Amino acid sequence: KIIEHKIKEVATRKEYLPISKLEQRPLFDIAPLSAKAWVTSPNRSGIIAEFKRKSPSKGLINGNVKVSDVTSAYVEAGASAISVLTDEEFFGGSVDDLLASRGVHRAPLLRKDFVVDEYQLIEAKSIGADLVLLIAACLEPKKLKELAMTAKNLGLEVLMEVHNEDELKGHLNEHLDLVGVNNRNLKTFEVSVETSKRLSSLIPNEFLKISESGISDPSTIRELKDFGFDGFLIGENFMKTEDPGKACKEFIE
Ligand code: IGP
Repeated sequence: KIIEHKIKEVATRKEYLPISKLEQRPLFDIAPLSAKAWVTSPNRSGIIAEFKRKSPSKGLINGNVKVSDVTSAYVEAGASAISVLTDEEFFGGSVDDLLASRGVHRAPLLRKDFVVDEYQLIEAKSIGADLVLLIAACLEPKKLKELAMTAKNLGLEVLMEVHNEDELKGHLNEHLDLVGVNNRNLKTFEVSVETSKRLSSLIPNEFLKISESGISDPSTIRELKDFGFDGFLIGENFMKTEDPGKACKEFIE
């Protein structure tokens, strides 16, 4: 359902703002930052901190905070990268949110959206994103690989998200940089970090391992590190508080 909506949305965007216009934006040519380097840096936490106003599973999470305040505080707190939802319909985000975030910090920035078309990759580059998410559950292996290749050619890094063994085995390819295990079951919305633990040994060592969703305790991070995880994507645990930046800081300390 999200994908159907996304395909229509992209068609409209393309008409309104053609690729040739995106390529003229000044941010299109800026040198990208490496999330791989930042996630593994001994000076950073490995946490990819997310700005998410609402979600299909939780409804409204936080409608009172400014994206620039929150993401600059995340970076200040020691986050290794920032994730900004750019989907409007289901997550209440926007391309402008990512642009606003890009304006206030210099940490790698993930465009979090449902990528179905290369247009969205060029758009991501044109608004200053450094890496993009490709969701195995939403894309045929061949399509995912093509999109990953296009992203790499644009200078973007690629995070592929999987939920289970089959998605992982079917979609792995040499154009990925990071592989994320989403602990949230897309059908039931249940979260369990056991999913990350189960899949960890199946992710080849050439990719960074990221555990996504449902992380709310620093002790979980320590456990996941023992399973070989390098990065940890955290949204709601920070966003549900009045001051997400402060929550991130206290989590890291
Ligand atoms: C963050 P959480 O449980 O900490 O808020 O999860 C992130 O993993 C989650 O927002 C997410 C997501 C996605 C959102 C993971 N994959 C794909 C939208 C699309």
